[in-house]
Amino acid sequence: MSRSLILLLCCTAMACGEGAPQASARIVLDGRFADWEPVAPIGGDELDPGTGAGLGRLWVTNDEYSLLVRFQVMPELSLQADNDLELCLDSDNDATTGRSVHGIGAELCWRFGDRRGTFVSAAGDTEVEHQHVGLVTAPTVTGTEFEIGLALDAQPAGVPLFPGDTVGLVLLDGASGAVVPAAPGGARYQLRGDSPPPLAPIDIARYDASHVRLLSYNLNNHLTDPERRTALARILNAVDADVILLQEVRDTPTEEAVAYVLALLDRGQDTWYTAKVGGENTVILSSFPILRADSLGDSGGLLLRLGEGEGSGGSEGSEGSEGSEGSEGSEGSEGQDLLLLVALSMPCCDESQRRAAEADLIAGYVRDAKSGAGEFGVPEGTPIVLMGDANLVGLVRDRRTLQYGEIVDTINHGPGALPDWDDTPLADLVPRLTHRPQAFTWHGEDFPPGRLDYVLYSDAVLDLGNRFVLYTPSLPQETLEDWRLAVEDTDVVTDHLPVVADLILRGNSEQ
Ligand SMILES: [Ca+2]
Ligand SMILES: [Ca+2]
Repeated sequence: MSRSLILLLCCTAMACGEGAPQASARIVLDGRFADWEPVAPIGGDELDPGTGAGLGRLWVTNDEYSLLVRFQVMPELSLQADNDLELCLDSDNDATTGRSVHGIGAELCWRFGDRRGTFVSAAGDTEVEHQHVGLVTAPTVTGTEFEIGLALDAQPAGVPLFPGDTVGLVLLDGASGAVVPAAPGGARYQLRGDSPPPLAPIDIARYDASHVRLLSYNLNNHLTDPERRTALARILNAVDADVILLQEVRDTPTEEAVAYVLALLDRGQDTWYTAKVGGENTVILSSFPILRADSLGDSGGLLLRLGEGEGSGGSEGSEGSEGSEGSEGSEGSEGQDLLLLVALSMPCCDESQRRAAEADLIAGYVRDAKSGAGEFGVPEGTPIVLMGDANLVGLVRDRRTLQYGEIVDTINHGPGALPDWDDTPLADLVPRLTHRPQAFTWHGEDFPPGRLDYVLYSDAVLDLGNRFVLYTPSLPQETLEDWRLAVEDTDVVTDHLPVVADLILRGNSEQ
């Protein structure tokens, strides 16, 4: 039976929009929306670009974890700050209980711009934060479309957020005065008891032993905290990366940081090449020689020799201070033997000007490395990866600068240039959690969990194998045991999560 026929039957039997079951869809909270295609909007109309402000369509569905909501808004805004968007849920489907809003009785009204909500129960009003309602949002950058999840098992103020099987919803935009749905009474959504198609868990192992594994992990200056040591060791050894980027190792001298990590690694006795780059002190441990290590503001640029491995010019255990080995990058090797790796650790939070300038600097570095116009050049076809904590919490423009090479300050950083070798943008990998339909890489206080850590890569010349974000509380016990992890490990180490991407070198796989 076709999906449209099922929808038609549902609509006939139950009056469409009045609790009609939605088509089944597996939504990943990752800031991308193609996965919503099977879900019909529950309210609102297509955004009219001519009006410039307002709300568009509203979609609602659920999986086994969350009530999932997608909506459109104009103009472009950040969901995390400086907006007047409010989502109100009549979670007991009773207009006589909760706060009276546009014809519903709302148990929860979440004010996105405040990053706070009000939960109304028999005990009165309670101010709640994101963790009380299990809120996850995407994207963290500005946009005109967002997807969010609210945990089905949330118990704000000790009371279930979703006591029944039907929820009423109203989305309001204080800036434009728009309300969806426009007619009072809200949209009704009936929670599905059945799950969408099963989420295939992501195995931690490489697909193939020849793949080169990169790990990015922002340690938030906690590298040598003794209380985190065991958990960090378990994570590093389960991931077993070939190139490890550890951001924010501020207070530990490089040699000490390297020795500390090597003592944790099962492979610590192997040959490792090391460097420290950038104002945010990213420490790099690499199984491959580091031919260059350049600071790029808070981030850094690295040139690795992936071919041949040992004996090709790197100095074992070297400090790899900035540019110290810059003369070794042009020895006529094939492009696929090298990796141009930008270790992202970009300025955070309100530092939007510094972040934009650093994105420009990085885009210019990649452009010049490709053309040879700067201090060094790489052979055509050299794989390019930008990986790390991009802290993209402001304008989506910052992401476009990194991904599309769209330099904003061309006076200081030169002309923009598409960064991939076929004059296309870099691909955005968007790894997700191994066992959850979510793609956040950071979770902590004050802001909902979000995707701050990125992997952008030159897909014209590089294929990726396995990729994932490791969040140990989501792993089944059997998987934890298989990989000698403990359920609390990622929570113990820091608020960022380990991000993993495996490179498939074409020289290894397609010859
Ligand atoms: Ca999505
Ligand atoms: Ca109510």
